[in-house]
Amino acid sequence: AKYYTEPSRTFSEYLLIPNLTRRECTTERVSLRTPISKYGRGEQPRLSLNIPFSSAVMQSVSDNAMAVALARSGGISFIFGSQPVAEQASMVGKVKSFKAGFVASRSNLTPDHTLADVKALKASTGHSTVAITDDGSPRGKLLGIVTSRDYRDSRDPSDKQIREFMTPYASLVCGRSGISLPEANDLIWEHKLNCLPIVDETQRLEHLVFRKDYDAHKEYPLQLLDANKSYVVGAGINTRDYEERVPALVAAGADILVIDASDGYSEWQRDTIEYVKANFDIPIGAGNIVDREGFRYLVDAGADFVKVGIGGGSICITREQKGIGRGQASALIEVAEERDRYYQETGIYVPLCSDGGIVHDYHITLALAMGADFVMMGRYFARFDESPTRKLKVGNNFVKEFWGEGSNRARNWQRYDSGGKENLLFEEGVDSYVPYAGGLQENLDKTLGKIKSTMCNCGAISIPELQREARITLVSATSLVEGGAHDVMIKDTGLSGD
Ligand code: MZP
Repeated sequence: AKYYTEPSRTFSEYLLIPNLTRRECTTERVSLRTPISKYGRGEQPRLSLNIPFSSAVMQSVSDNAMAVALARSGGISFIFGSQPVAEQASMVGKVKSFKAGFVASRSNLTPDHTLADVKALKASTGHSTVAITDDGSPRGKLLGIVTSRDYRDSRDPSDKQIREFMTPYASLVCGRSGISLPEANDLIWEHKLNCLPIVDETQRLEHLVFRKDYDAHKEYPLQLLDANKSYVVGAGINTRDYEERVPALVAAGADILVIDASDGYSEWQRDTIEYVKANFDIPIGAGNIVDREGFRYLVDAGADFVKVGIGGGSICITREQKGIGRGQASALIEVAEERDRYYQETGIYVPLCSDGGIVHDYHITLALAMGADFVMMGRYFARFDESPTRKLKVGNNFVKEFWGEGSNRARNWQRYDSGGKENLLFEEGVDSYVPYAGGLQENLDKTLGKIKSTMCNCGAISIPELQREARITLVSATSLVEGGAHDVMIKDTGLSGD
C-alpha cells in the first residue's frame, strides 16, 4: 500500500493570515466572478458565475424554485438527477422559461386600503396577489397589487412570491410608457435593471418597480446568458442512463451538466464524458475525486470542471460505512496543485468545485483561497425558504428537512454505483433536519459580505488574486479555543431558540 504521511485535514484546521490591505481593497470593488468551465490561456471561459456558489445535486436542495432564486443572485443550481428523466427536464425547462413578468390586477383598491383588504381580495379571487408598498414593508402605504403569472408553479405561492420578489422592492419610478410586456422585459434585460415590470390587463407597461436600494451605477448580479435572456441552470446526470437523460436535458435548455457520483474516479465517468462530448456541445463537470490522479483521469477524459470531495458532506456517512474519503482541505490543496501544474503544461485552466463540508461562511473563503473556483453546498441552501422541503416546527424551533442522496429516503443508487445490481445495499447518507434560516437572498448577502471583507483583509479583490496572495496557517487544537468567545459568561438574550 501507499501511505500518505500527512494527516487528512479539514477547513476548520486552517486560518487566513491578513496581508497588506491596499487602499483599493474595498468590499464594493471585490469581484466574485468565477469560471465554471475550462478555457485556454488568453481565452474567455464559456460559462462564468457572478458569485462562486452552486447548490447541491440533491432532492432536498435543488429544484426549479431554488435554481431561479440562486441564478437571480448570480450563482447556479444543478437540478437533482435522482428523478425520472421527464420530471428533471421539466424542472430545467421551467427555469429556462422563467420570466420575472407580473400582471397588474385591476381592482378597486386604492392606497387607502390595507393589507387586510388585499388578503380579502386574494381569498375572493383565489389569485396569488401581492401588495407593493412604498417602503417594502407590510405596514407601508399601498401602491398597488400584482399577480404573478406563474404562481401556479409555486408550492406556497403567496408567501413565497412576497418573500422572493416583493419584500425588497418599492416603487421609485413611474412612467406610463405603454410599451408591451415583452418590450419591457427586453429593456430590463438589456440595461440589467433590477426591477419588475407592472403591466395592465392589456399587457402594457404601467410602471417599473425597483429595489429600494437600487443604485444605477452598480452592476447587479443577475446571472443571465447574453443569447436567450434566461437564467443559467445546471443538471446532474449519472453514469447509467445518460443516453436517455442527456438528450432530454439538452433539449430542455440545460446550460451545463455534472456527473453526480460519490466516487468519480471510474471508467464509467470516462464513458459518460466521451458520450456527451461526441454528441453534444454542452460543458460537463465530473467527480467527485480527492487526489491528483483522479483529477488527471477526468480531465484527460474531457471534463470541463472537476468536483472535489468525498465523505465531507454534512449528511454523509460514507467514511464511516466504507472507510473511504479525505479531509476536504487536504483533498482540495492537492487537486488544486495538480490543476495549476496541468495549466502550466497545457495552457488549459480547469475550474475546481469544492463540494461538501462547508460549515462556517469562512470555510468558503478558505476553499477559494486553497484553489477552488466555486463551492457546492447542500446544508447551507437546505435551510432556506427556496429549498424544496417541508418547514416544520420541532420543539420551539423551525426546521427544514434535509436528506442525503445516499439515504434510504432518496435511494439514489446510481450515485453510489459500483457496477452490478440496481439497488442501494446500505445507506451512505442520513435523513435530517437543519435549522430554518429564512430567505436565500438575505442570508446570501450576509455570507457574501463576510467573504468580501475577508478578501480585503487578505489584500485581494478578485478570486484569482486571493488564490495567489492568500497566506494560510494550520491551527493547533488549543488555538481553536482561543478563536471563539472564551473565559466570559455569554449573556442570555432570551432570543435564542425561536
Ligand atoms: P454539505 O454542503 O451539506 O456539507 O454537502 C453536500 C454534498 O454532500 C453534496 O453536494 C454531495 O456531494 C454530498 N452528498 C449528498 N448526499 C450524500 C449522502 O447521502 C452526500 N451521503 O454525501
